[in-house]
Amino acid sequence: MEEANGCRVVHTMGRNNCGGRCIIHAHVRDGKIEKLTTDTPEAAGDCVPLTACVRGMNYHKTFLGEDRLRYPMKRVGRRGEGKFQRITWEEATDTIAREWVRIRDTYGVGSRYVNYATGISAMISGSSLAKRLLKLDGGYLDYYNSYSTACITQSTNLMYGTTQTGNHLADWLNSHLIILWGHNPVETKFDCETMYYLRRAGDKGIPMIVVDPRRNDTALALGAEWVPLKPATDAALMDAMAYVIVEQGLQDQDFLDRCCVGFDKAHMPAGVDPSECYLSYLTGETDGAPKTPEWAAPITGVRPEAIRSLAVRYATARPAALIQGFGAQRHAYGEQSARGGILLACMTGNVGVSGGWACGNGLCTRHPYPGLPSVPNPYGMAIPTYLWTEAILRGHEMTALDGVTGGEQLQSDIKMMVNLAGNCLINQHGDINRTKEILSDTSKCEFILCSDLFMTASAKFADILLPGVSFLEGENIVVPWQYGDFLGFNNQVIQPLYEGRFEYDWLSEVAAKLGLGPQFTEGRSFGQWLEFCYNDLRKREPELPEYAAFKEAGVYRYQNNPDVIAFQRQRQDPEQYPFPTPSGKVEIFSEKIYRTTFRDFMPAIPRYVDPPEGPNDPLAEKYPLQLIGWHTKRRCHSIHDNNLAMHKLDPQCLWMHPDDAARRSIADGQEVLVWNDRGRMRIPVKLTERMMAGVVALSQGAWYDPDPDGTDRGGCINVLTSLRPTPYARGNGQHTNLVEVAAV
Ligand SMILES: Nc1nc2c(c(=O)[nH]1)N[C@H]1C(S)=C(S)[C@@H](COP(=O)(O)OP(=O)(O)OC[C@H]3O[C@@H](n4cnc5c(=O)[nH]c(N)nc54)[C@H](O)[C@@H]3O)O[C@H]1N2
Ligand SMILES: Nc1nc2c(c(=O)[nH]1)N[C@H]1C(S)=C(S)[C@@H](COP(=O)(O)OP(=O)(O)OC[C@H]3O[C@@H](n4cnc5c(=O)[nH]c(N)nc54)[C@H](O)[C@@H]3O)O[C@H]1N2
Ligand SMILES: [Mo]
Repeated sequence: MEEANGCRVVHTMGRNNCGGRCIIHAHVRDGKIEKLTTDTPEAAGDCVPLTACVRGMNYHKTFLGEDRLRYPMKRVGRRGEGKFQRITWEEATDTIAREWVRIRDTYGVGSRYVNYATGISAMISGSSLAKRLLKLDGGYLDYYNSYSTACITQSTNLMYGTTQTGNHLADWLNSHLIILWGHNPVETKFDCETMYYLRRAGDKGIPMIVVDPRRNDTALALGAEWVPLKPATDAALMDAMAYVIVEQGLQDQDFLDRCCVGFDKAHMPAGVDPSECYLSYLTGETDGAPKTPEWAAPITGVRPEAIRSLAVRYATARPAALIQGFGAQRHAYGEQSARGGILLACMTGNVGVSGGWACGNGLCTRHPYPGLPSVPNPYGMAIPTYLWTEAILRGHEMTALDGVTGGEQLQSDIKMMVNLAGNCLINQHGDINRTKEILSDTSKCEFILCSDLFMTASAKFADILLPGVSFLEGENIVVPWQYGDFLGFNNQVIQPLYEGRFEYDWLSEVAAKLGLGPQFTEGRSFGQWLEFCYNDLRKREPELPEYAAFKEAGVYRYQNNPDVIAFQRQRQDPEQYPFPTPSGKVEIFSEKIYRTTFRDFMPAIPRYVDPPEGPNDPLAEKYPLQLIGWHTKRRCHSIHDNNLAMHKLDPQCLWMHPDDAARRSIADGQEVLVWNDRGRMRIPVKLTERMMAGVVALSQGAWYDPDPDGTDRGGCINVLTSLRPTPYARGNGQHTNLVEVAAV
């Protein structure tokens, strides 16, 4: 904190799940924020500047508006109707403690669930605290996966045994070609490092290609070549690239032989029919269809010559970095595009080398993160995040076939939902109309507890709704979103608005009412917990400064950052340094998948599968347009949608190719109806050749705003998305949807 001209400058850092973390200098006079400023290249010196984008510079306007939730409230109307009555904090914590115990004693600890929620993506969130208290109280039903990376994380773990598959990002400057696959970091950031190094790579003249059904902002910003493809067909394009690589003998056979299982017959696990290998599929030996560019062209919409050229360039650039975003994996068979990228990296000799990139998650975590000491969950069972609605309906029937882990079968349906700083009850979950129906039935999920800053679509479904505080009104420790070698401090800038409280404060009161006060708090205030966790990390990271100095500065950037090249040792000596997989090799063929039963078809190798609601689904006759979502620069998920100034930046509208519009007599800017069997919305259309024909796109995160007949007017894509889980990860295929569009 500094003082100048009667103005205090507080150094702080945001904590939403916005894809970035940025330094915010809040200029405060008389308890009010005058303005926000941010990091500059000069101030950052030799480090990557942690500069806020337009969202960061708008935090105070978004978070401190008149529309804030002010008091604790209880539901008085039907659930979901949005009718509430003000209550005291005392009554709120009494009710929570009472329901907590009643539901535990009636249905068992496994009937209690804490929903995925990322509004507080700092070291200690309300959700992590609620989980701590539930664990101390006998346990709860946990989840695994995220809405972000369900498919890519599970696929990367499957093939490499780890998600730490990234080289340190400065190494991109050693690449001869960079392919951004379903990746749009100009908007999604992936921390400040990503665009910082991509721009430098561009300045160096490294050619760049973007594979995306949309010519996204990153393709424009980097002047990259655009390869459009039909959504959810990435794995077919990858198959055909693999075919060309083999046809022309460009594969790194040595790496495939030494370090991988399942590429060809000679490298298959014992006891498995060798013709289950990838090469037999590729050549058509098993199904009579060689996966040529001509085979892939009608599936993907990419011309055979373009496929050949992409394959040859990637295989011969050596080294080259094919970098996957998460857009191609948030799909019905999202596992397969994620696995296909890894396969191509292995085939082209780009694993374990400088300038290459192993694909998959691409994490490169060079410093451990601080966190609360872990407490075991006595219940021990977990479901995939995306299946919580399913677990409300028929939890007691769910087994390993539904992805249940930690036990044979769930002991109960979900009867209590805790949703703190999240909008995944409605806005961010799939199939809103179906989800609303499930949540409206108070005999199913009996108690819903929410905290938020605003009356969001999810907040409306609360039984008890509590006002939180934004990062400007509280403190926390902030870790990087994905890349970045720093630790941030979220310093408190102003006093909490109205009766808003940080989740720790009221959860401590609930804990006391449950007789678990001392166990929950261990006698620490929230600030003391932050210091405790920091000092614990400092034992492992001795270069960290004293807590007070760190807090004052608002950020610490690590000085000792090793040059990591993922899998370098494995590549050089796989016998001595095996990959952390069951076979010790990269698992192109997965014996685990081969020997497991799934509800849906799940191949043991990376390969294209026609997805439900893909372009070849018979449903396409009724709903001929593929609809995808994306993460827009103007919001962090649903955050900032209530900030009208942000609308101008990227007005909510449906992107459509002019040919598709002409066929439907739709003019640019006109309002259209978009619908499928799950829901409908009215929204203006934007005609643009940046959209592939046959595909429409709508940015995710707009606030759901139904008119009386249920037609959404807010542009929330989840009225059109489905709850169908992906076959292996049971992830959210929210980008795979078929719709029709008409002028209104
Ligand atoms: N501005 C902003 N940034 C964010 C977020 C935000 O809400 N707003 N959220 C953050 C979070 S939590 C996450 S998980 C990440 C999400 O990061 P991503 O999942 O990578 O982001 P998306 O925009 O969904 O997808 C990236 C690109 O993939 C494209 N795409 C969609 N379908 C396909 C397909 O079938 N094939 C191919 N090749 N491309 C496809 C989209 O058009 C988009 O340009 O972003 C983070 N960054
Ligand atoms: N169709 C479709 N759906 C998607 C996606 C997609 O690509 N397509 N993306 C998915 C992804 S990747 C993710 S990560 C999820 C994100 O899903 P969510 O985590 O639900 O995302 P947000 O909309 O950011 O919700 C955060 C909520 O926290 C509140 N909040 C913000 N700060 C605070 C605070 O300090 N305290 C409290 N108490 N509340 C606060 C905000 O007002 C907001 O309501 O969405 C998923 N949903
Ligand atoms: Mo995410």
